[in-house]
Amino acid sequence: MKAETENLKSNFNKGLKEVDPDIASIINDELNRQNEGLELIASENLVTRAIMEAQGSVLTNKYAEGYPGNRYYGGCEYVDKIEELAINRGKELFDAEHVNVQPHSGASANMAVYLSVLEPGDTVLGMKLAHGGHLTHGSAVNMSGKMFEFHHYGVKENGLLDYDEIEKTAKEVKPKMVVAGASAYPRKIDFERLSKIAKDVGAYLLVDMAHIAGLVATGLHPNPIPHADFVTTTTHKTLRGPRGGMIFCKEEYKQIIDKAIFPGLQGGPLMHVIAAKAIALKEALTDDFSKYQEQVVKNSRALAKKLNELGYDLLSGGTDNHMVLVDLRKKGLTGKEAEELLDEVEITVNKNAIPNDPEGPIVTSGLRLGAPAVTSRGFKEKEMEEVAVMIDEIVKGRGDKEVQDKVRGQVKDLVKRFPLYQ
Ligand code: DSN
Repeated sequence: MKAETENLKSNFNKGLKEVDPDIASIINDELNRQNEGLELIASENLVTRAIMEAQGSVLTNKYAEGYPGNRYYGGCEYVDKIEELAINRGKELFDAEHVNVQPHSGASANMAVYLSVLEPGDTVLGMKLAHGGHLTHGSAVNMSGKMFEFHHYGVKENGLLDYDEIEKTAKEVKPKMVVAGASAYPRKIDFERLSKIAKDVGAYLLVDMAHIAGLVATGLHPNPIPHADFVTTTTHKTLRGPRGGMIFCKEEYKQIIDKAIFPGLQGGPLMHVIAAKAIALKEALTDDFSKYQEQVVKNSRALAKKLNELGYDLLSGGTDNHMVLVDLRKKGLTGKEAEELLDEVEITVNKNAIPNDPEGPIVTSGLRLGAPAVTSRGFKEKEMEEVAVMIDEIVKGRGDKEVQDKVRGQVKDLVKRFPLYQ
C-alpha cells in the first residue's frame, strides 16, 4: 500500500510525455497541424504562451464558488486577486460599468442573460441561424429555442441586415428581449438603431459581440455597451484569449447577472481560465493589439478584394470586419465540398449557409473565411492575396492531383515564413 502511494505521488512531478504518451503525441500532432496549416476559421485564433501558461497552472486545482470577497470556500485570497484584475481590465477595455468574467462559454453567457430577466415562454426576437445568427439565439435545437418563444429576423438578398424589417417584426411580436450580434455577418452592426427598436417596444437589448470583441476593444467597430442592457462575448475569437465567455452590463443589472451565472447556471468558476482571460485583457489594452486588429481588418479586406477579382460572389459584396462570406453557387460546388478540398491541402475553413440556402446546413452553399489567426502569425495583405489565389486554384482544379500537390507545397512554404509556436 505504501509503495503504491509513493508510486502515485511520484507521478506528480513527471511530464505529460512520461505519464501519458498517447495524449502527448496527439497534442504534438495538433501543434504541428496549427503550425503547418493555414487557419482561416473566422472564430478561431492563436493565443500567446503566457495565456497557455496560466491555463496550465495550479489554479486549475482551486474551487472558488461565489465572487471575490464573498466565496463559499477558504483559501481564495489569491484567486480573488486574479478575478478582480480580470474584472477591472474588462471594465477598462470596454468602458463597462460591470463585467462578469465567470461564464464558461459564450453559450452560458447568453443563457445567463436570458435567465436573469426572462421567464420560460417569453417572446424574444433574434437573428436567424441560417442568416448568420447563433445557435443560442433561439435555434429550435438549442435550449434557448426550447425555453423561449423566439421569432427571427434575417438579412436581405444583398446580405445586409434589414433594420426596417426588424422594427416591423418587433412591433408585431412585441418581444421582451431583442438579441443582436452574429456568427456570420461581415459588416458593421448598427447597435444604436437596434437599441431604439428594442426601446420602442419596451424590450431589453442583448448584444452578443463574440465575433467582433477584439474590433470593439480597439475602436474598429462601434461599442454596443452604451446602447445595450446586456452584452455577451466569448474571449477566444478576435479578442485572442482563452476559450470562455464574459457578460457586460450596467451597474443596475450587476446583481441579477452575477446571480444568474452563479448559483443560477454554473458552479465553481474556472480560475485558471479567468487568469488567462485577465492576461488576454491586459494584452488587448496594448498598442500592439490595436495594430494587430487594424491588420486583421486590412487582411480580411485584401482577401475579399482578391477573391472578388477572381470571380467569387461575396455576401454583402465585401467586409468591414475580420471575416469574408463566400457564395459558391456560381462556382458549381457546395460549401462541404470546398471545405473538404481545402482541408486536404491544410487550409482550414468552415462551410457556411448563405441566406435562403438551397442546401441544408450539413452541405451549405458557402464558406466563411477569417483573418484573425493568420494575422496573429504575421500575415499582411500580400499573403492574404496569395491565400485567395490558392483557394481559387483548389476550387478550379478540383480532382487534379498535380494542382493539389502544388498548393500543398505553397501552403508549406508560406507558413514556414511565419513560424508560430517554437
Ligand atoms: N460562434 C460559433 C462560430 O462562430 O464558430 C461557434 O459557436
